[in-house]
Amino acid sequence: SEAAQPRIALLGVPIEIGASQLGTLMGPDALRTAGIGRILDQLGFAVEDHGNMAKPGPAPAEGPPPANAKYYDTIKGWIRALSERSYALARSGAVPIFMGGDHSLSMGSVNGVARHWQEQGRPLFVLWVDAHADYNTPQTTETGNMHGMSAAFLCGEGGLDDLLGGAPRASIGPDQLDLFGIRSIDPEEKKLVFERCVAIADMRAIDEFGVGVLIRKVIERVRARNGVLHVSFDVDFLDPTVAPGVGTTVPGGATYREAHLIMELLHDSGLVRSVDIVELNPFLDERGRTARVAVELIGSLFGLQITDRRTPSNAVLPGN
Ligand code: HAR
Ligand code: MN
Ligand code: MN
Ligand code: MN
Repeated sequence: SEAAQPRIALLGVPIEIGASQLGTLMGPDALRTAGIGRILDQLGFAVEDHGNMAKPGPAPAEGPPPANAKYYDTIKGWIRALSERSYALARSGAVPIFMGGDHSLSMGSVNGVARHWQEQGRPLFVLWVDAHADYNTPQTTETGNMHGMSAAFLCGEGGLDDLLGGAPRASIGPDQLDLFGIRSIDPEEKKLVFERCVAIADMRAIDEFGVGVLIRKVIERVRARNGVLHVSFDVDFLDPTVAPGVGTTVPGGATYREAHLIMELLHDSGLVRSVDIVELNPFLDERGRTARVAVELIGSLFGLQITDRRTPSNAVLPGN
């Protein structure tokens, strides 16, 4: 009953030094072990696994790196390489899923897809599903960790200006970003987010209105401008009881069902053209739980319905 399914391109981006804790470099392989390829294959997609990007060699020295941006030169190498890969994958007509890796990778993944959609004349909207706003600059950060700066960089904030060198920087406007699930923000970061009038659905709004109402608002805004949507999913959006395998847990996160409903509604919208799944840290996980939840959520984002889910094998069946 459905039109031909698009191709899905998996790309592992094992960056870990944008975060304060090591271990996200194992994220892509944990997602594979948890069955990200299999679930998409079963949903009828043609899945291409492009493997993991190789760690780029040392980037050429181009003057002193900005202060308060840790490992700037190494991350610069990653982002330049990833931005090109992302652009090429989006151009190929596939739906890319960027498997992190810490959230600094979005500076490259989103830049690449934004460049492609700019050429198509479709504005790119970015749904940032995260406990954190990631809207710091080298001027506002308290830690210098670059995974806390990616959304601000993508919205054109200054301070990391030569990160892409001569390559195109396809910034989105702050009015094309939705911060969703936020419950941890630094004081200077908050000022900047408010000055730029970035749309925020924080956890209090989620408690009050529910994710159904709030995600429909996001979808309507994209539709109204004939845009397409990139979903940047930081697994620390989930409550730590659901997703312990992250380095920066914040209490009071989303439940399993809230997260699935978001994904189900996004699938139904038909607007999602690319995805990041970031901050999974298998070193901190409990028996693969977080990786499994992440894969189930990807299933819902790509069309698995609640009524497609099988009876778990541990169910007590009549007569047993
Ligand atoms: N706001 C803090 C900082 O900038 C924490 C950022 C943590 N970021 C992530 N990704 N885990 O969302 O350092
Ligand atoms: Mn994040
Ligand atoms: Mn986060
Ligand atoms: Mn479908």
